[in-house]
Order: sequence, then structure tokens, then C-alpha cells
Amino acid sequence: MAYFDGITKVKYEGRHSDNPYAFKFYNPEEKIGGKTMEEILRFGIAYWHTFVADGSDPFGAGTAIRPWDHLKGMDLAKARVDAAFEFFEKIDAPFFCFHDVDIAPEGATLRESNKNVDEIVAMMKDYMKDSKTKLLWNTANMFTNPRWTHGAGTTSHADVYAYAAAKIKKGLEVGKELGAENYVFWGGREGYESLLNTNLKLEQENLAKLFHMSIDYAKEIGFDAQFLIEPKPKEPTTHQYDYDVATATAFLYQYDLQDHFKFNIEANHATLAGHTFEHELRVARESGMLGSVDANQGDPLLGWDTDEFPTDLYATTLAMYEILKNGGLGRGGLNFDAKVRRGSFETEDLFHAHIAGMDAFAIGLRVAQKMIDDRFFENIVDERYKTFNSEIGKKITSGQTNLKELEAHAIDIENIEIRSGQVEKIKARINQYLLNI
Ligand SMILES: [Mn+2]
Repeated sequence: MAYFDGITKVKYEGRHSDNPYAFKFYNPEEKIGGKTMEEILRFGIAYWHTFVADGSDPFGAGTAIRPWDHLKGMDLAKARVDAAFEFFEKIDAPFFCFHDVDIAPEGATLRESNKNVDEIVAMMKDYMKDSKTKLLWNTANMFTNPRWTHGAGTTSHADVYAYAAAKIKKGLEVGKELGAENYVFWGGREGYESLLNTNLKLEQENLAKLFHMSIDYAKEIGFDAQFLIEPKPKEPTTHQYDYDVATATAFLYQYDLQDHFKFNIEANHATLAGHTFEHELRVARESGMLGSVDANQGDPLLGWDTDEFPTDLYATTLAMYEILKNGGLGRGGLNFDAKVRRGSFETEDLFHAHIAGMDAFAIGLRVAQKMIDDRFFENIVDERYKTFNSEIGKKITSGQTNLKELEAHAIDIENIEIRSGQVEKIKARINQYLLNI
């Protein structure tokens, strides 16, 4: 059965096309800086938002109209697999991502849940024989079920901790079975609500132990995926242990995990942390830990995680600059952890939303590559920091000086010429780049 009748494969038609079911800027075959757009962007479809979410929010019921709505249980789960692979083919997606509970209903016990997962994984594996769409990453949902109320790896109950460990074990096995490129740890409830009842040290140590056990088990079964931590500062817990890239980096180093993890950076999580998307990408890139991206955007007027499809070209351009300077995303990709708005409830909106997001990142890629070719930011930064090429500047950057020598250098200086940072001039040039692609 076809779930998206009437929609044919979405193709690139160029910027002047008025076909809503065509890419205007994403041309998968086109080479940018030596690689195809498909190879660089590595788009992934988020199973949860696209095939499971129903548009419900804390104030109202689901609104989404989906052609699989009439089904229940495993029949529904199987219909979603059929729909997903039809969607992947029509939107031309090279990757997809899922949590265990997205693909199969939970049973009364983990044994029953795993049986359901196995049945769906076998079905997916069968589809993947003939599909170009690969698994970018999978993960275990350890935040929805009430058992995770006080956390999973940071829970206050040992049985819950064991349950979490067992879910990760199964997730690693599933990832191996489907050839996943990465395995993600998003600590949905790995944090705390109040310090008044929390053993912070025990919780963090337990989480680190769970990560070490996961590394060991992946090695044991020969699953060589890249492990990713996804920072988020708040929501659902008040204080999340993986607040942002810098906080999570400190955690990884503290517990000797730094060689085993990179980051999956989500745009909306960055803004919730009071950072820009490009800040988080830069911090991860500079420490060699930029692994993958959850491509979405927040609403600047709202203080929560809205997971909107990315359409802000300024943000996608600066993000693609970081990704290109990183030499690409390696085994990672751009996963659309994004949902259509509650008011965009028709099935067709799933296509419009993904086309909008893919074109927005394609524009970002085109502009960022042009800026890199022109050494746009590099020239600005070289000029701004040029005094570090002077004799004393080189001594500072190479660590060959001390406070006494620096005092001797500074003590009789009467005038230091400080130059303008010229941010407005830079932004005006970026606007020119955006309009001239
Ligand atoms: Mn989010």
C-alpha cells in the first residue's frame, strides 16, 4: 500500500521553480568543493517526529491526519515502516534515525518490548536491502515511560538503572544489526529537579559507569559506531547534566570518556543554553568532537524546545561554515529533529517541511563554501589578531614568556591602537553573500 499517493519523487528543479514538491537549492548530485551535496549534508529523517508524533501538546490533543491513523499496536508499527521507506525514497533521504519506542510498542516487560523491536528491525533490514537509506543513528528512549521519572543512568533506583542498561544493550545490538553509523545518548531525564533530594556525585558517577559499560559492550559485539552525546541545558529536568558542549566536555574528561564520544549538537538545545547554534558547533569543532547535528531551530520568542524545521538562512550558513571547516561530519549527518507545527496537520506538510529544511541547509552550504573559498572569515580574523605575529605576540602564543617579561614590554607603552571590530560591516557582507548565491 502507498501512503503518499499523488506525490512522486522530489527532484531538484532550481531556484526559479514554483513546484512545491521540488528542491530549489538542494541538488544531491551537484559538487560543492569537491563533494556532492548529498555526501556533505547527509540528511536524516527523524522517525519520531515524522511518523509517530500526532501534533498533541500539553494543552490539546493530536491534530495530525496520517494515513496510518486507523491502525493500532504492531499493525500500526508495521504500517509506519512501510510509510517511512516510501517517504525516504520520495524525499530522497540518505539516512534516518529512531528511538526504540518509536519503531515498536512497549510490552509489559522488556522481554516483550524487545520481541516487538526485533520484529520491526527484521522488517527494516529487509527494506534496507533495496533502499539507499541507511541508519544514521538509533537510541533508547529513557524519558517517556513513568519509570524514568527520576532519571535513567542517573536514577535514584538501582532496578531502573539496570533497566536502562538493558535498553542500551538492546539498542547497541539493534544498531549493529542495521549497520548504524552512530549511537546517540540523549539524557532526557539525566539531571535533577531539586538538589534537596539529590546525590549529584553518585548520579554523575553512575552515568559515567553506564557509558563505560556501553563502550565495553559495543566492543564486545563488534559494533563500531561513533558514540554521541547530545547536550541540552533544561527541559524536562531543571538542571540537565549535559548542559552544553563545554559542560559535557568537562564530564567526558573527568570520567576518562573523551576518546570515545563526540557530540550530536542540536540547534534548539544550543539556543536553550543561551548560545547560538554556531557557538556550540565551534566549541565542539575546536576540540575535535563535532560528530553530528540535530538540524532544527527554536522560536526566539519562546523559551522551550519547539523543534521547528530549520529555515533561518543566516543560521544554516554559519552552521555549514563550521561543518565545512570541520572537514564535514564524518560518520554523522544532519538529522531533522524537527516537527511540523500543530497547525500544519496535513500529510503533505511532512514533504513541505523537509523540502524547506533541506533547501535551507543547501543554501547554507553554497554560501559557506563561497565564503571559505574567499577566505572571508579567515581574512577578518587574521587581520584582527595580527599583533600576535609580532615578536612579543609570538612569545605569548608559543608559551615562551612570563609575567616579568610582559611587564617589561607593557610598562612604558603610552598608546595602544585598538581597532574597530567592524561587526556591522561583516554582517552587511554576509547579507551580500546570501543574496548573491
Ligand atoms: Mn529539541
